[in-house]
Amino acid sequence: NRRGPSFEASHELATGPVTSPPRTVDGFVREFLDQLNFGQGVKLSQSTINDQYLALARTVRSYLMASWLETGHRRRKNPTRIVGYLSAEYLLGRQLGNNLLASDLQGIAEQAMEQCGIDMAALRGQEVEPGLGNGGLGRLAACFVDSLATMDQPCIGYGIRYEYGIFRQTFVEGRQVEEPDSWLRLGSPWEFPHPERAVQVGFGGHTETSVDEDGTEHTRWVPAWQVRGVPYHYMVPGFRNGVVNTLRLWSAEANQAFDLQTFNAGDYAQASRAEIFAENISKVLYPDDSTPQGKELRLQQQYFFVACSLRDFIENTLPRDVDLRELPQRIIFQLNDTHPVIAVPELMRILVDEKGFDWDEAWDITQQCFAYTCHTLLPEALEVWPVDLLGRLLPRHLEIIYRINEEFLLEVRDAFPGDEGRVRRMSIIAEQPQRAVRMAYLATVAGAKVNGVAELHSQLLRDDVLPDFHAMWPEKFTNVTNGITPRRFLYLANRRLSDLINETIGTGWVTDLEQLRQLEPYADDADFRQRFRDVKHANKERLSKLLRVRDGIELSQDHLLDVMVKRLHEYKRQTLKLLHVVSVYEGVLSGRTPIDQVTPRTVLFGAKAAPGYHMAKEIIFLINSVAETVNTDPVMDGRLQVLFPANYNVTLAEKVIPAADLSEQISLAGKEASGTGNMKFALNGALTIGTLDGANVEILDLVGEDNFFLFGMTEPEVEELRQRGYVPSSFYEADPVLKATIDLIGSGHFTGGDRGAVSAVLDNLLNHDPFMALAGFGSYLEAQDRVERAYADPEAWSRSTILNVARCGFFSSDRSMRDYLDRIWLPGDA
Ligand code: B1H
Repeated sequence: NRRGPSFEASHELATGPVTSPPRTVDGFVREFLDQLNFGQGVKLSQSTINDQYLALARTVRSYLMASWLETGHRRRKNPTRIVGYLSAEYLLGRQLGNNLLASDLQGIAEQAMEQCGIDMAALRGQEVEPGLGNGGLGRLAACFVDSLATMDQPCIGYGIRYEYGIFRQTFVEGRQVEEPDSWLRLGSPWEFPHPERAVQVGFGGHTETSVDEDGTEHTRWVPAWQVRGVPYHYMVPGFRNGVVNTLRLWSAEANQAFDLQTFNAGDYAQASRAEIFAENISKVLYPDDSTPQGKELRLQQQYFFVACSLRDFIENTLPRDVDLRELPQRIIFQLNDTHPVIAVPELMRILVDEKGFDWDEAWDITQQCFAYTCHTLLPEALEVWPVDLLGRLLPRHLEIIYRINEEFLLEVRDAFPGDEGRVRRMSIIAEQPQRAVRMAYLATVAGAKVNGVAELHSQLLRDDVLPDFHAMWPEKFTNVTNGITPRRFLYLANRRLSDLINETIGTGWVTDLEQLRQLEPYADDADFRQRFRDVKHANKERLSKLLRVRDGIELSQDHLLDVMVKRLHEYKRQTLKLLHVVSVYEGVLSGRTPIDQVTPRTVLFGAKAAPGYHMAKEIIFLINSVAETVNTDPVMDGRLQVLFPANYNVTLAEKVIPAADLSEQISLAGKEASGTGNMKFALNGALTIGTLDGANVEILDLVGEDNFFLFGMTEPEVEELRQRGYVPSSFYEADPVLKATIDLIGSGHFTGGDRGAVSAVLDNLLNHDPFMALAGFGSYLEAQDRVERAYADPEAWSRSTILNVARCGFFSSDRSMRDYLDRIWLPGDA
């Protein structure tokens, strides 16, 4: 039953366009008070800040509603190929500010709140961001759906409505402690639950095969248990274009909340078992960045949301009369990394088992309906699922994967006769160390296209990770360099800078970021440079106020603000940044550096560590230990401050990035697939100190060597050093500054004399150093010297920062979406 009865009565009210409240201050106030009175059930005089926030959110929502309904209507009338973005993560950030900006209601809303005697800033502060992602990958998905709406491209974002998002980080005695992120606790005004559109998802059980009259085999999956997937819809408004797309996130529920007999017999825990079991599926986001844990629940999550999404699209979104052979003309499912790749056998199962297609035809359709984006190069991050687990949870899918593999390997043998080594290398099923499905291979075989997320990354993907696949299908491989939405990360986060830009070149840049090029000549305008510096200064002041309240931290206004914010990972090399900090301190302590030669600098870290990532947590402890010592040692005269506000998230990023002077992008070359923070900083007028890694390469290319502090080995140099045999301790022995720096840490100076407290990090550095921090130390310090010399000349520095802003228009996620459309989603459609 795909459709309910038509509710659309013939009269005007039911069929005419939905009208928005009047776009006036009075109209806004009226709608707001209605929401407060009739939605929240309180009077203004009795309302709490949370009541007011919820009413304000619902008011903004009601202004967007007409556009949402109209967009849906338009899309149904004019069917084209739509993008089904399949992502296990969406790191959305706060919605209120974004939706006010998109609907152009900020001014009206502010006046309306003032009329009601309400402090709008307090309401903004009330919103808990939906942290439904870990880091760059989830934030990228959020930027992409924003861009598609702004470009009026049909897209449904599919994902999981985790009840708990990424954990809230606190520090207890310098160590990370994780707390659950109960983002739904105070109500969630941006979501629309649709229980009536729930779908069933099966798990476990067995398969049955029967043979019909003409001898064809039919296989049917008989699952052992089922859960219900309930969709929650979120508005994705385009920037002031009347378009609102949909994000559809699935929540798992039990079909039967509890067993009434058992409940009545008094065994409450047992009675609710099924409910708990089902709800666990969408309970919590896995807090792993880059290193997936082979957890059964994680596979359940992955299958759950793609099964819901495919079912939803095929049965509820696609018009009934569309022949499924036309599916590729109606949808392209973009696989955001391997997390949704189980969608491939799921579509095959639907087509073959449920819709009666023969295998070859189903495979032909499937191969046109998927494309795969890879986001990593780290071998440990390439997902594999042991076949015994997969076979237990999804027996039919495992059969289908085996068949896909069989036919694929025939193709390999055809293309490369006699090359059994190649066949073994390319098999979707790994035999060692245990039989397991290589999800990246499955995605590559099934996908019409495979892309990396920056030029260097795509090249390494072709040459190092999937070379055999590239040899077989060179035309499958492409690159789309990541991007960021200029709405959230420039307009919203940096109002002062956007005002200055608007005044100078107009507002076209908001949806056409290359227009920032027009700022280039202003780099030579002393007055403009001064205003640019004033903006930066005001942003630092704003950050300083926030950190005082949020963390009780003092930020010095006149310091160079040196920022490293990203997930904590060894390959990103927070330890290298820390070694630099300690070397500056050690220089003063030992008398090598006169204190008045130290550039006043604040180093700000923000980073969460995966809870199970021991080394990352030790590094957090070390950063906090160094901060405590350095910040309070009078010998530094306050010239070096290390700040580490806990719980870095999108909300904090929006305040930190616009205030930064220096952007730390110092991963070992060949490890960071792209990075997107690097783009956000450059676009907000920070200069980058960075390696030739990920999208840094392209930033450097665009802004020019004079406006970027480049250091370190290239990726081939890294490989060469590894081939030669990398011995970290030899760098320690050879560089007296490095030696003194490490020895100071090793002496227990930062840990109250406790040498053991830092030994895990130091032993690892000296004896393994898998990401070559010690090898990078010398050139990094040399680059930091260049930074300080450049910073000493404010005019030249400002000139560089302006050129960074002017030349980074390429990194708009609008451009990324254009590239996906041209290269992957609608090629030949120009
Ligand atoms: C990126 C991940 C990731 N790459 C597994 N891979 C995860 C892998 O929970 N998991 O299992 C979670 C995340 N995330 C990042 O993607 C890259 O490291 C960045 O360099 C890149 O900019 C970003 C977006 O492409």
